[in-house]
Amino acid sequence: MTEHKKLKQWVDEMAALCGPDSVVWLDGSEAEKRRLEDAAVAKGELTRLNAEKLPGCFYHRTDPMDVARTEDLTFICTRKKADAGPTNNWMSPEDGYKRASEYFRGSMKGRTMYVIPFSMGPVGSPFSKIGVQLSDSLYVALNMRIMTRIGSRVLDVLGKSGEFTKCLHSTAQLDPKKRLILHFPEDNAVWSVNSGYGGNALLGKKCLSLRIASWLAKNEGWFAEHMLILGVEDPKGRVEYVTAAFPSACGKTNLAMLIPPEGLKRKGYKIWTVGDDIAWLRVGPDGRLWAVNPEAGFFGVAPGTNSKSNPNALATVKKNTIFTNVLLKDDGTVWWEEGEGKPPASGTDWLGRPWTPSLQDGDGKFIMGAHPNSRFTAPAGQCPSISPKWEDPQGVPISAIIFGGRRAKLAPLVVQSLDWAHGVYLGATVASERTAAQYGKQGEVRRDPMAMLPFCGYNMADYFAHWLDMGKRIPKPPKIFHVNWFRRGEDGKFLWPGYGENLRVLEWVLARARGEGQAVESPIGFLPARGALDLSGLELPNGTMDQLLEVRSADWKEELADHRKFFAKFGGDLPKELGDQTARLEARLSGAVTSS
Ligand code: OXD
Ligand code: MN
Repeated sequence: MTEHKKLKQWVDEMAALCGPDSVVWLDGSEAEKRRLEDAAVAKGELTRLNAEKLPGCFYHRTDPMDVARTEDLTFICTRKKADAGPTNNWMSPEDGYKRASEYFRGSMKGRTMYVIPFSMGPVGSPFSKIGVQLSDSLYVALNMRIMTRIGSRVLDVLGKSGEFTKCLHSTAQLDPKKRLILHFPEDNAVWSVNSGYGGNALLGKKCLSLRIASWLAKNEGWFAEHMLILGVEDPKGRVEYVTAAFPSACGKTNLAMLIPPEGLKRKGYKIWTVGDDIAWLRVGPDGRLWAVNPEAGFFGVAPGTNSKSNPNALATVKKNTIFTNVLLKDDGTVWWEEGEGKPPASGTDWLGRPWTPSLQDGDGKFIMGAHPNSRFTAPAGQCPSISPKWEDPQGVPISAIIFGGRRAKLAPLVVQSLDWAHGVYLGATVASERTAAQYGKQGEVRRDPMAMLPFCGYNMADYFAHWLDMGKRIPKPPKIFHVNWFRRGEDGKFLWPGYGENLRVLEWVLARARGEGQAVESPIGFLPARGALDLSGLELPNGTMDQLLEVRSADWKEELADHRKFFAKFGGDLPKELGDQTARLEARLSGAVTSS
């Protein structure tokens, strides 16, 4: 087990609170994995899938009221309310511990408490962070085994007195009214109760690697970001890396696993996936920014994943994968909407009901077999495009940081910031439209700075200040860009084909980062000059590029007003530089100056 007194004491205290029948420390071995799987199957938590077609794969259904992250029940519990800032829910640590203790008390009666030591980042790397999650869920234990590195080797690194994040989790009664996802950054602790859903329950992911880590990063001088990491290898074998932050459901996993389109194949590019969701970035000894993916797996959205959108993801989930809330086919395989092949003639839907493709609800709408937020949990090492450097403790050097959102109008296909501070402004004003399927009112714009709105563990005004400050601390900073794959024409159709074709944009981004590539200056930043994007083999109707890159001053003035409205939330805490950026953009839009 462990010689770590504080860890043992904490486990004892939490066991006394939750009252499990037994406490089992996970060692991370293969034999243990099989035992946990057998136990989960026996309890009905997992169903074994077709061993020939999907070897080592399992199926899980969540409670119907527990299918997504619950931002309204997610709190930052700091002593001072101001430290959580205006964009987070806040609770005092006293209230948090008191309220959650009531829900945890006796919640594991009749159950086993699993002690899951885990490392975010390669085990033993000086940049990794260790957590220990206590959980009464076999599903969580098996998912943690894929998404992080778990077991005795982590305890070995922790030694007798190492620092760890205390992560307490119980599914309790899965009661949505008693659900709480609490973060105590000052205590390096996370408490999550009454949910078994990934983002709420796999505490290494959003809770530790983003909310707690962003707090640590601010204090320790690095970044914990909601970003994919990918490498682009050119025919000469040079590999350059970018990170990209897009709000949830904007295609990070697809971009991270991109396959070069036919038209660009002749150039011999290859894409290497380093991570699809989270990046930890530090200044390296060479003065560049280096990125590590702290995770060990992908927790991807299934619907929409197909051989056009993401063939590499499909190949990744062929074995050793846990599928959650997808459609279960009669042959023990799985399917989801906008997936591969035709819908099966019959199956069992995510709610466990018999399903056929023609099934409709009372309003005549087709009933989905898979939940829109159904997921796959798969080991990153199985991805055909996984980078040979994905577990390198130093990470990979970053040439460009890309922000983006889903905007039907306004934002051009790609724009480069004028400098670092302007890049921070591009990140701070990221917004995305809610899509009908996912969020409710279609077209409504939600500001999601750096795609971190739900994940920043402290006051976002201080987070912006940290970004601005880091610019001064990185001797050779990456260049910053903003992309929008989702601009639509007058007819409402997407103007840009997306998917693999996005490599054409990455090519320009990397050229610019190198100081090459042609650009023209606009009020909102540098746009690709005519002909600077390689469009060969892509048959875009005449005028499409002009529409994709159009910057309409009147629209941008409206947008600017919205930036200011959003920034006003932060009152006097907003760094002055961001206010100055709005003034400079206004001046540039009015033609008073061309740039700063
Ligand atoms: C995720 C998310 O699950 O961002 O990665 O919601
Ligand atoms: Mn995410």
